Amino acid sequence: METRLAVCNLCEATCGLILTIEDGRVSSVRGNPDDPLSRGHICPKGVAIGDVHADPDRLRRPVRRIRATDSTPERWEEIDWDTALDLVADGLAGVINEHGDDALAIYLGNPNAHSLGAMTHGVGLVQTFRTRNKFSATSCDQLPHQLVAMLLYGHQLLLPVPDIDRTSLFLVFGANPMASNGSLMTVPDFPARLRALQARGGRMVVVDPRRTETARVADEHLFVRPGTDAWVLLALLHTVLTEDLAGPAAYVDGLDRLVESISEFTPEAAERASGVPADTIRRIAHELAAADGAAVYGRMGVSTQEFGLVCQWAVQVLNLVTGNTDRVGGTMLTSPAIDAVGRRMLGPGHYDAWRSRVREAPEFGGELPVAVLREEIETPGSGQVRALLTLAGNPVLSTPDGAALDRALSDLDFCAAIDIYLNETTRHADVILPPTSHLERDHYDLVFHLLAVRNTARFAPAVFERDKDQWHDWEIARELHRRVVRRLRRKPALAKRLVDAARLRFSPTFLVGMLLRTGRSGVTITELRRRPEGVDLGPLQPDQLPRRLQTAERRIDLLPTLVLDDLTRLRTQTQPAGDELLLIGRRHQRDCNSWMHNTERLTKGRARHHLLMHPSDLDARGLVDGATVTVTSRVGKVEVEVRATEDVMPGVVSLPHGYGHQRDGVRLSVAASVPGVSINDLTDPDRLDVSGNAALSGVPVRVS
Ligand SMILES: Nc1nc2c(c(=O)[nH]1)N[C@H]1C(S)=C(S)[C@@H](COP(=O)(O)OP(=O)(O)OC[C@H]3O[C@@H](n4cnc5c(=O)[nH]c(N)nc54)[C@H](O)[C@@H]3O)O[C@H]1N2
Ligand SMILES: Nc1nc2c(c(=O)[nH]1)N[C@H]1C(S)=C(S)[C@@H](COP(=O)(O)OP(=O)(O)OC[C@H]3O[C@@H](n4cnc5c(=O)[nH]c(N)nc54)[C@H](O)[C@@H]3O)O[C@H]1N2
Ligand code: SF4
Ligand SMILES: [Mo]
Repeated sequence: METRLAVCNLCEATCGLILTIEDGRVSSVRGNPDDPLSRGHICPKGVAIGDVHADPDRLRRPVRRIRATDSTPERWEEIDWDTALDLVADGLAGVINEHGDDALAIYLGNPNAHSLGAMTHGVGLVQTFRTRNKFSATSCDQLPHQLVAMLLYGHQLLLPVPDIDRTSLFLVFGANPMASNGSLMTVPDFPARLRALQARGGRMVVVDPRRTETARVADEHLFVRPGTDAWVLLALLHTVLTEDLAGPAAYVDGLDRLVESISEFTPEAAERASGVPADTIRRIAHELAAADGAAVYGRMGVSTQEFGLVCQWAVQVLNLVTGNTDRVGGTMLTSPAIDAVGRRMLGPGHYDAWRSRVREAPEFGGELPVAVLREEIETPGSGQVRALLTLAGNPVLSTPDGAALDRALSDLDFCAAIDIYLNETTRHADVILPPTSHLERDHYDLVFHLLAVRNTARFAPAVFERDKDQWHDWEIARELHRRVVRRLRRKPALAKRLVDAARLRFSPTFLVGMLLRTGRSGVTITELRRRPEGVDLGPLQPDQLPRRLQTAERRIDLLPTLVLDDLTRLRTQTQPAGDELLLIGRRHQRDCNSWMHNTERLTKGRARHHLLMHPSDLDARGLVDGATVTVTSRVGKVEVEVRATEDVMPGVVSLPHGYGHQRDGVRLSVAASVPGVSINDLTDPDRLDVSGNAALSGVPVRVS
């Protein structure tokens, strides 16, 4: 028996773990109390991290799909790495050579952000391809945040983080950190931090169409009609600006234009649109301006909706004009030991540099909205997508109208995946290349230290030796790069090839050491190896602006044209018609997007896939609790059991995402026995925010 430290990579909280290892298996998992950020926190998913490693369904060798014939069904066959990598390189380069760069589409899923090797090498591989058809989970998630950060602060990831440990008013729109453990706010141990906030006399106010786990522990919860938060946020801003409560910093421009532009967005107008009482909005505006440090925070619920950009912009502007940005107890920039943003290892972002071929949707940061992927596969013509490479993603379950994407994927000439499971998407692959599991590789978090509520640094060496004949994700990316480039008829320019090869040459761990050494924190990899629980670099620091702005002349323009134009669209927003209900999503503490349904530890107990519906809406349709109902949207239809609850507001229904593992009766893994349907068989790829983000929330549906 031995004890090893690890880091959980299953959500953004990045908890430090203590693993007990017996006979080469994880026999127990605890939170590490010595971790300066997570301080012993752990959730049920963290406890299940060993299950993923031990799961017999997890792929450990490359597999090839043998297509069905008249006499034999489709099957999968293990193949060796050399053959597998050649097949993938042949497939990808073949399509590019024959049909051009854009014929290859690439999709990057969420776990890439949680893997060091994917960040250092996977991204490099993707950049090798000149296709315009690059996609990721970003456009089903935080794209409005990134666009707003670029417009206001000059870099897509220059995002101030709520100073939850010192704030006295935490105003939350569309986030459920009690279940999600925080997002774009790395906040392990949210429950204890909230208790501390309340114990020092602070308050949390939650605005959400559902009385969530977070709303239940809030000091105040306000129901809001889905998709109408922009009205509430603008009315807060309206009150602050017209009642002389504003106190923005000297580096902020455009306050007068802002006042003019939002004159119609009064608290009364907001009440009509959203259902949130006007006097409540006024009161909260006063509280925000008066608080000794207040932080407005908006996440998925106000990002994945039709006015995601306006909402995320208004969240930032509220913090700015009330003087809460860059202040203790407000929102502040982190000071990570490896500052990928300050050092421009990640580009600042660009918007609408080109558009998608069919719908002419704008790119952001080199990616198109994933909502257009299906039409790019199905619409003939020059530039049509004929091959797909997915890296750690499952767009069939995670992107709008997944059922239609599912059908489109079977028409591709070639498909490959880098993934550890056969899932609803990777089952379309000709070859799947599975990297080592998280516990078999070194980890330093390049992403989530950038977004954490406290500055820390931590390096976690691999817990297990990998099996012989297993490859790390970064080795797969490096070798695939080499083999594809060799086969391309039109090769990248020599200079680019040399830069790419140099960048892919070193191991991620070597790169981390180098980045630490050349950074300003004074932390070295040697020190991190000596202190595997992590090093505390202290609380977030105020007074970093305007120095760290990356805008021209280090000033903030409060009213970017893109936002101003979208206010016009907001003014024409309509209410749902007749018997329509608005569908929203939900996350459960024991779910992890579309995967981890293989571990019984997380799926046992009461089923949680139901459609939640208000009793008055059930009554109005003559339906009863527990019945199987049909939910219909513009694009699709599902049948699912309904559960009556007053936790959703009347007119709203809720389904979790990441369910619906039974496809055409194909058994992919144990997860197929988990009941439930995919909410994304109902979400509509035509509903987009201006940023290009999918409006997964507030989808009009009928229930019968
Ligand atoms: N309706 C609706 N849709 C949503 C959401 C919602 O709230 N509502 N949420 C959206 C959000 S926020 C996100 S982030 C997306 C997620 O969307 P995706 O990223 O497309 O889906 P995931 O379910 O995260 O799938 C991750 C895949 O990565 C694989 N994987 C896990 N670990 C590794 C690894 O270390 N390496 C590799 N190569 N593969 C690995 C898993 O097997 C799984 O197949 O879904 C979005 N879709
Ligand atoms: N347990 C668990 N944790 C996770 C994940 C997981 O799948 N499971 N996924 C991880 C990922 S990839 C992400 S991005 C984060 C997301 O982290 P969060 O954003 O905190 O999580 P969600 O549960 O999606 O919260 C969205 C909230 O918005 C509400 N909402 C929906 N529509 C509206 C609306 O129109 N207005 C308002 N105001 N609210 C609305 C929903 O009811 C919900 O409570 O969670 C991460 N953590
Ligand atoms: S909160 Fe997130 S990081 Fe922490 S143990 Fe749970 S899944 Fe892992
Ligand atoms: Mo996400």
